[in-house]
Amino acid sequence: MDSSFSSIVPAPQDPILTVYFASRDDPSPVKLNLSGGSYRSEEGKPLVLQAVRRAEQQLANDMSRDKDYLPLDGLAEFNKLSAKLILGDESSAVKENRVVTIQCLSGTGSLRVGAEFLAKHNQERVILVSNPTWGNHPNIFSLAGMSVEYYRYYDPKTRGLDFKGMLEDLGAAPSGAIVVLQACAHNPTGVDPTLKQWEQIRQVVRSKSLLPFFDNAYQGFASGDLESDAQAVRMFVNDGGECLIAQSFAKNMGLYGERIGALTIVCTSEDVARKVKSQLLLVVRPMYLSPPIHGASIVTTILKNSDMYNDWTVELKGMANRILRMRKQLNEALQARGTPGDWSHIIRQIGMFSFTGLNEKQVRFIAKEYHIYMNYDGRVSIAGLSSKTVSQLADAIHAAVTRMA
Ligand code: KET
Repeated sequence: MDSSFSSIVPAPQDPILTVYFASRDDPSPVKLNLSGGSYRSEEGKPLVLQAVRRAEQQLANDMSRDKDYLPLDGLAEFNKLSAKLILGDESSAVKENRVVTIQCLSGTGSLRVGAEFLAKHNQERVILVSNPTWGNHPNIFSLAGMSVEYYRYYDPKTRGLDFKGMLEDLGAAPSGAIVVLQACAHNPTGVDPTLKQWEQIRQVVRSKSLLPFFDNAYQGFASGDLESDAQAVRMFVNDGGECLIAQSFAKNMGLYGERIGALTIVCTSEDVARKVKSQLLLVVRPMYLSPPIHGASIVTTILKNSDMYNDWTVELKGMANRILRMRKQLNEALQARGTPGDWSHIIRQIGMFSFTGLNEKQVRFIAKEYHIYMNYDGRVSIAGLSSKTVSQLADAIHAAVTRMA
């Protein structure tokens, strides 16, 4: 039978998914997938936080709850508490009612709704992302009809920040352009500006009238502390200017599959905020009508109950600390093997990932010979390692570096 789709060509595969499928199809009992950004326990298993379990039990026992539609902008209490989490208890922007927050489908959905809104309402089409950045950023913004450009960010020589290049590129951007900034724990490089550098970035962004769009997918995962990881964003909000924030609870509450996050737009006045909100609702309705209820209920329960909130912060700190231990152990294991090169970036970099500096040939070698899967750009999820698997990875890196130089 004729197919309406016979002229379709296969789509190029997303690099993260390509690695995922290769790992899935590898029958080896020792295979280890370190490609995706999701946290694993010391036992190598996905982790459901105790605070989440408690919240879910409380919700299940509450017979007054129903499954009716949420409003287009989601659960009102969730929105309020999410904004507070990133902006702080004392945010004057919140007090002045010039902050709009709507519940979205995790970080990706928040970026997507923000992108659609900007494509319709921001005059300048150019949006700048860091080079490199999370692979989905260019797709999200170009699909919305924006023109994606890159600013220098990572310096492969120092395996650190190309700060001068970054400031130059932001300084040369067209006035009114949007600039995507990762709030902390930069993906894929693990390289964050210092607070002093953030202040200089802020000055360039504001003096060039660029509109900052923060991707806040890892609050708490960089330092282990929710407040510290919010500092860069708050610096921009406290100057009274505008910004957008895409927030995710996938990583910091381990709610990956619940698809729960929020888009916040900080405006200059209550009047602007009201108009912005009405336009955001117009973006949401034809896309998915209204967001799902369960994840929002879990987050709200935890954020408003001081006991559960405290449990959560302890567990979050525990996850961040375990990642730091894995970094240290991997660095030590490479030193013990005398692996050629300087591997100190593994402990300098921050967040879930390490940008190892391994090239694609070495990454493919490691997958074939050691059944360890990482991204072709050399990004490895440190959050997926455990004390047991560190030596397996160190052996693999050592072999790749000495034999595939
Ligand atoms: N922003 C960044 C920077 C990011 O790394 C991710 C996910 C997201 C947003 C979206 O997460 P969400 O679950 O929609 O809240 N990154 C991991 C997942 C993936 O790409 O498949 C990753 O880089 O592995």
